[in-house]
Amino acid sequence: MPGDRPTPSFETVRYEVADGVATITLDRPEALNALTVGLKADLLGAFRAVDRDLRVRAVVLTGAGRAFCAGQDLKERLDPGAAPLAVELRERYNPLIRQMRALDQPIVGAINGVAAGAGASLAFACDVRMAADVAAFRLAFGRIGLVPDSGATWFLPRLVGPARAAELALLDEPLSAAEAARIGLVARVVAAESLMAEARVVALRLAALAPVALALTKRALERSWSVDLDAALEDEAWRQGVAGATADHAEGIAAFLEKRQPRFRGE
Ligand code: LHQ
Repeated sequence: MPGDRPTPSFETVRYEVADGVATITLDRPEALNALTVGLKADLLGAFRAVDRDLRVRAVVLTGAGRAFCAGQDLKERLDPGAAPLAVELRERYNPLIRQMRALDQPIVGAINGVAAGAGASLAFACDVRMAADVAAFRLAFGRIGLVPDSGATWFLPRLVGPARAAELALLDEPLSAAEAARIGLVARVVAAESLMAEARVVALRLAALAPVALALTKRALERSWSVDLDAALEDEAWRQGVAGATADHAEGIAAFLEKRQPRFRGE
């Protein structure tokens, strides 16, 4: 198939592609997948690989072992050669969050366990979140005298509203998976043992949809936060013009009329 590339491999991230779905697994379970310089580079590499791989129509992001991600590796911060925090954010975390949000493909966060600090931010940057019943969110920044980062202050008010966002960010109380579902932060809570299967079902559904329309929808939802209704209406009209000109739109109508499943090709 044109666009096929060898599947890349990384030291601290597992990257697997099957049936149009890339599964990216943070793979430092012994440290609850805490983010080292190497893990951040691998994760950025994995998301860049998604960006370049035409086979990939949806992504699942999860963690190996009992945690999703415990945030910045705090032991690494003790190294006298560690970059200053602002530099670490500008050079490593922010590019990662930007790359996640810039992807055309939707990301399903399969939150298998605790998501703390920048690990919670990674979860917030996904398009859809599903959580294992044993998972929990914990901002954790305040407890070590830091400010929520890696997009947490931007995503959280948009995902759960300003009041809950302030409470979570300032009080730093753990949020259970059940409570996260109740306030709309996660779409669904499932038994830990079926999380990956359920996340894969959602990712496969996304992978079967029209890729151009999905990418345009992702951008429209994000843009809506920073524009007024008038601009949003115009933005929708422009995007619909683009989506309406795709072969996939014609295929969608043909499939509807012929009472069959559409075969979208991203064209
Ligand atoms: C860890 C970590 C960890 C290293 C567990 N690092 N080893 C950005 C810019 C630059 C710098 C600063 O930060 C940021 C953004 C951030 O992410 S700030 C927030 C950083 N993260 C945290 O403060 C969370 C720290 N971890 C915890 O609070 C707990 O470990 C949680 C609540 C995540 C889980 O608790 P438990 O289930 O009780 O597990 P545990 O604490 O026993 O951890 C298991 C092991 O994992 C343990 O290692 P050990 O060798 O003792 O068995 C921990 O040391 C290690 N680990 N988090 N972030």
